[in-house]
Amino acid sequence: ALLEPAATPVRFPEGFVWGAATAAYQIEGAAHDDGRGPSIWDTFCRTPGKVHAGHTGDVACDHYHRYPDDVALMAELGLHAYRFSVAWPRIQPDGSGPVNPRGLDFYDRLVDELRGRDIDPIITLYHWDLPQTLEDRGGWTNRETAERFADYAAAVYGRLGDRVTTWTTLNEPWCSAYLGYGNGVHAPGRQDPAATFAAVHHLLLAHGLGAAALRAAGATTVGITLNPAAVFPADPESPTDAQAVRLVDGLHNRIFFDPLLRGQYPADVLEHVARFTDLGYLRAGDEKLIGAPIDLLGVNYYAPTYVAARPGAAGGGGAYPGTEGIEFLPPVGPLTDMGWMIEPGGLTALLERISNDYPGVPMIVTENGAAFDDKFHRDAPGTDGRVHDADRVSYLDGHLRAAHEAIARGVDLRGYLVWSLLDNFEWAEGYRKRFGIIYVDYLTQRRVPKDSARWYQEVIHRNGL
Ligand code: GBH
Repeated sequence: ALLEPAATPVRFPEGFVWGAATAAYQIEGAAHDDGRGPSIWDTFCRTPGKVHAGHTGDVACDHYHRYPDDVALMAELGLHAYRFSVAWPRIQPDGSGPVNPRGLDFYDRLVDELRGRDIDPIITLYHWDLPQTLEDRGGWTNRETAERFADYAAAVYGRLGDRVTTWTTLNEPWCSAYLGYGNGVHAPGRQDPAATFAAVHHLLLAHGLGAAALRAAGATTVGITLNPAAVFPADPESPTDAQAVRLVDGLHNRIFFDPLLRGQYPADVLEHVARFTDLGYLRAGDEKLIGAPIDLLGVNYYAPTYVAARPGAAGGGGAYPGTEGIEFLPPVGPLTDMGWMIEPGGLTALLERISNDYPGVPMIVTENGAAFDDKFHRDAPGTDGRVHDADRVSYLDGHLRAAHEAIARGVDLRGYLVWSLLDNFEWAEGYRKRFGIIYVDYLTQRRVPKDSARWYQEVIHRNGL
């Protein structure tokens, strides 16, 4: 077998779901086809200095036109499930009002293609491409955006609900709020702590209203995907480092987990947030809506975070308002080409922690993977025409072992989806970072399954390593 790592074999539980994930703006292209309206990422990509080399998602992997070939590749790899997102601006070009049937037609075709190959579609309703018109009215700082999201969710369910069982509302609301409205690294590129926390709340409210709309329409499996942080102290013995962990964990994890799974924001976090806003956006009844039970929790994991209490340290900037005096340690040890630490143990710890503190919700790893850039052309076909991405294989192998370890410790983990099926538009990094297990030649749109894809095919076939 290919690239067999010298380690003990592991088997996953029967019925474990193996798959891959993508997101609309990162792969579809066809930015102006069939009535699609502009999203905040179309705008952001055209804002000088925001996205590497001015790259845009205009063409991306042209998946909008090539989806039958891409689904055929998924089938060849033996994927059980495919997680993709629906582009809101295809469904409602202005973010509200009548639906655009041609936009829905695309996902209709995609779902049929998947089901025809026995691949279970897992839908993400919002993976960051907010219709620009809604941003012009305040975006996620405006409560109305959450209400419009529920209309949109119902419209998509109305067309696909007879063939799609698994529905998730949002992908990584932490990123939308803290990177979009906090440090401005993502669209819409705002930098405002008050807006950040208003966005957190309205994203959670969108989840709550959206989930309620999906259920009212008949959905039975409804969830959300978060990117919880595995936060560790620089010094496990230090009480002040422990306090730093508590604050960062509060701002990254508990601010989402507690309202979603305990029906209430944590008091210490609200107190922190109140330094930046009068919390006027938080209305009676909101927490109850947000805390309605979910059936599935998606966990995206890439890298751990280490923090230390250091007087005078700058803190996490817009990404973590009010964390002055906390140092976010620079990554050390083996890194991916995103500069992210490779630490599979972080995944085990994270899954165990969620399972202990918020028991009773089945989980699925909705994203995990590694990127390498094009600088040394080492994540691209060599003279033999193949992509020998041994680093990615070893990253995935390590993280699957970590996921398996979590299951062994009692975590209810139902599946694993690799990020990503295809090399794609990596947000602010443009196309220079490649996360795919399938290589994409952006000049010709040729796909080349990397060694990691062949390896993953065997993993799926064996249900283990
Ligand atoms: C996800 O975001 C997205 O859902 C997906 O669209 C994207 O392509 C993919 O991941 C890859 O980026 O600096 O070491 O502390 C991931 C977002 C990942 C945010 C890791 C913060 C910090 C790592 N994040 N991260 S580190």
